[in-house]
Amino acid sequence: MTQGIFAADAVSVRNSVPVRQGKSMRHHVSPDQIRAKFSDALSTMYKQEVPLYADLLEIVQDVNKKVVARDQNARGCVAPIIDLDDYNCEPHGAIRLGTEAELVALRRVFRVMGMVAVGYYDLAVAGVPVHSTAFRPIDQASLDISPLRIFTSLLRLDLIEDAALRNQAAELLASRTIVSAGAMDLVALAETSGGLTEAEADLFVAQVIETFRWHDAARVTAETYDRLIAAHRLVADVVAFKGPHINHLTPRTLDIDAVQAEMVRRGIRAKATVEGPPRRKHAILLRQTSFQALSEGIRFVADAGGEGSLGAHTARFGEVEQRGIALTPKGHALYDTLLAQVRVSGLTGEAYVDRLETVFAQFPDDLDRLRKDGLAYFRYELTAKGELAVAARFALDADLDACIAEGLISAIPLVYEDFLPVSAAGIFQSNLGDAVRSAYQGHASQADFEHALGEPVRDPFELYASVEAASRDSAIAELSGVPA
Ligand code: OOG
Ligand code: NI
Repeated sequence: MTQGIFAADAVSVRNSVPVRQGKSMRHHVSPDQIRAKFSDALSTMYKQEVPLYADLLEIVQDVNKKVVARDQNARGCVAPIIDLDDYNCEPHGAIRLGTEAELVALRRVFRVMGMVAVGYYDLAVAGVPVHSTAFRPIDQASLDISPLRIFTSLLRLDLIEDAALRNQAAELLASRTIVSAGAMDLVALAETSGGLTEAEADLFVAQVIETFRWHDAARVTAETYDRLIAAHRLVADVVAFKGPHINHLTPRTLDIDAVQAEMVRRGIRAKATVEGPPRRKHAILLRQTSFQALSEGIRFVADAGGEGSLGAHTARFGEVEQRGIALTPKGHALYDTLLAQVRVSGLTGEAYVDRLETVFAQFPDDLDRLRKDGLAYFRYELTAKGELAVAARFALDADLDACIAEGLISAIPLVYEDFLPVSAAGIFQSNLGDAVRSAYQGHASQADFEHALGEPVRDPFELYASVEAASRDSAIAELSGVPA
């Protein structure tokens, strides 16, 4: 795996970093700062492009304010809220790419912003012809500065049955360039010199934002567009346009049910149900809802001799998320089993929510149980009592559970920072305005995706497990007076 100097986890200096190059001195801004700038620019652009999204943001911020005013240790809020303005920034968005070359270009672009591919999601099993990853910062300090992550899907052209259409789609994709030459020059500069200066970073953000912009001029005729739509709406969304327009942005909320209710109250066409686990005392994983994609006017390329006609395209929406505790593989397996039991019922609406709550009663909703049963990840810290014990040089038992029971170490749940394939499929489907489709048969794998990406994706479980292990080792070492 190629690990540039600015691999997200390799950068510990967060501000300007002077680097000597030849005779001149370059002052690099950190990848985290570049990502924060980019996140702001993306949000500003999306609010202009999709005004309903600005309304959603207002609803979310209002709900968050109320929850915090009511309860500082807000329900479903895993980590304490230190600064509501910081909390209110948008943590994720999504794009859909057409080719390996596009995926590689974006991988390099994201790396400049301290984002690496984490996780593999196969959506073909849910009838969506893509497989995906999420580009995101991986260490906590970086997530705290700017949590932006981009769920990035790669179209699987091999799943288009009509060979002529498949070839035409491949040609269309091969003939577009989604990242400007200027942006790629800056990527190359960052790769060779180890980062970007402030002025270069501003230029980089301005160039890269163009890749995410909406273009209402399609690259195809109305007739080709209709054929692409018939293959799958997502195929048209990727192939018919100049670039991979950002298709949604997602602020985080402390009470997703309140946001959903407010959307309905305001007459916003919200998704029928919230995806993910039910509402609980201790939120787990990720709950998501969205407003349905808007119909936006587009212009087609003229048919031979004819006029370019007008049409409408449905792809872009607004989403909300509420994040809970990260689960171990064992916890995930239990989540998957229970969710499958609910979904097989085919219920919808309130009946679905009732059933979800009933079935998930089997999932422990007690932090101690979640930890002792190995269902969730935690971070360990010395308590004030633990610090005192260290200062007094007590000889201590190094057993973690004993230390927790004695109030020397506290176990703090880790927030889930990734995505859920079943939820993602539900979000895709409700926004593509498509009937639920059955699974594609065509085989794809993480290995194929990684081949296209040009490097392996990080395993999310390993990331959480290593945070947990490191914090446990250092807490125990501190208490027992042995350096970790
Ligand atoms: C991505 C849908 C998945 C999520 O939050 O699960 C997603 C897309 O529609 O391109 O963003
Ligand atoms: Ni999303």
